[in-house]
Amino acid sequence: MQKDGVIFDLIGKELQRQRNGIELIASENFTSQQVMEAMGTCPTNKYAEGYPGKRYYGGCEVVDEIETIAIDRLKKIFRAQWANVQPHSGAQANMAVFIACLKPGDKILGLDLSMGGHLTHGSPANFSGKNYHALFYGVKKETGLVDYEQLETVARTEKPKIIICGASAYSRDWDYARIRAVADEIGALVMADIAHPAGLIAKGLLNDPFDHCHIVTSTTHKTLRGPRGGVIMLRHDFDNPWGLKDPKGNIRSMSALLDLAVFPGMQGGPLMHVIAAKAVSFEEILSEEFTVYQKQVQQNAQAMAAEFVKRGYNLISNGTDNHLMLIDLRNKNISCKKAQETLDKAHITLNKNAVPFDDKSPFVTSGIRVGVPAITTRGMQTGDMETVVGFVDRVLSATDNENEIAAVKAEVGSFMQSFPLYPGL
Ligand code: DSN
Repeated sequence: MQKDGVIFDLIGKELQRQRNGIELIASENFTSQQVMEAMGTCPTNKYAEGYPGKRYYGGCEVVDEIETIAIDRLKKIFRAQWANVQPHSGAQANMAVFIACLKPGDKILGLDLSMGGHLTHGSPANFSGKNYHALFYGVKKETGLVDYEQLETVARTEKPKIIICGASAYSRDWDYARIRAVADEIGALVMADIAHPAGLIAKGLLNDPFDHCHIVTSTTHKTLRGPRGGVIMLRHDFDNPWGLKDPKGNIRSMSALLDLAVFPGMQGGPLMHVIAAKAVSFEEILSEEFTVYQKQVQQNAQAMAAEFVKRGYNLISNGTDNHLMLIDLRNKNISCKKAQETLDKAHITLNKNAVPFDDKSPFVTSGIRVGVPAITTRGMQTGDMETVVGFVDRVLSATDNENEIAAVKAEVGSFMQSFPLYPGL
């Protein structure tokens, strides 16, 4: 078969785009080369419905070993008693939790998408809002911090079956103990979706959700720097609280219900090449090098936030505890859609993002979300944050000045030469 020149040329162009630009999308990162190599391997050919030792097809003895190693490594990272590494994404992980714990129409309580939450936490546009009765809490207008009083009031009044904590655009740590306390009052489960800050949590740099949340889900590709995918974990397995039954009518433990929800409840064959890559990334996460990386992520985020504040930018909650920040651009009088598009022209990538109490549509928005996991993987240190913010500021101060945008693009290109990406490719 002839090599597909069209697609491989485009893959080459994408590599150049990634190499030349400053990547500030908070949910993106650069995997190691061995993680990418594992993804492009022959387990992609294998069907393996089921779980290690209990598959529906023959020939699974090798992929059984791969999946078992992935599970064991993930459990070690988070001191978890049980883990499922098969969800194709974070959305699938969350869907599996709802399938395991809820009936259609049951109430769920999550952070409103417009306040930094995630689509799968009850948005009306998503399965979570269509199949379940979604209720929301927000953040406080004055502080930008989660409004725990509102969460508690809604929880006590509405008695949701699950309270979800976690966000896509929230820069502060969570009070998991407080959420668990109200959940215990009303007999709800707490699910933490740690897709964004998982790497920082893995290294003890943020509060530990496992101490208080019954179920924890995550993606593997954000701060965890693995392949794209999802996982579900339990620090302690437990008897399901509502006598939920498996399809055969047996009452099962939560781990058994979650396994059944992933397969056959929601997915068919697992992506064994991705599970192999997850296993490789989990071993990397266990290393001391990854601890150093996560500490640098947190320090870079704080240095970047301080630099934005110094230049007159309004940060929601005035700063960050984790890897990202949300910036309200209304005082800069710039359309955020235009901000994103103009920064793109200068090879600086980030996303426009709604800010709490936004008066603009989600297609325009009043804010931008900025994250440092990817540039930290490139090797940037706190001293580099001034340079990066300087580039962003120059573009945002001259969105109609093509000469200035071209000048920044050239400077970004030469700056990024100091931070090689995949030199072996
Ligand atoms: N798309 C992810 C993010 O950017 O946060 C969430 O799914």
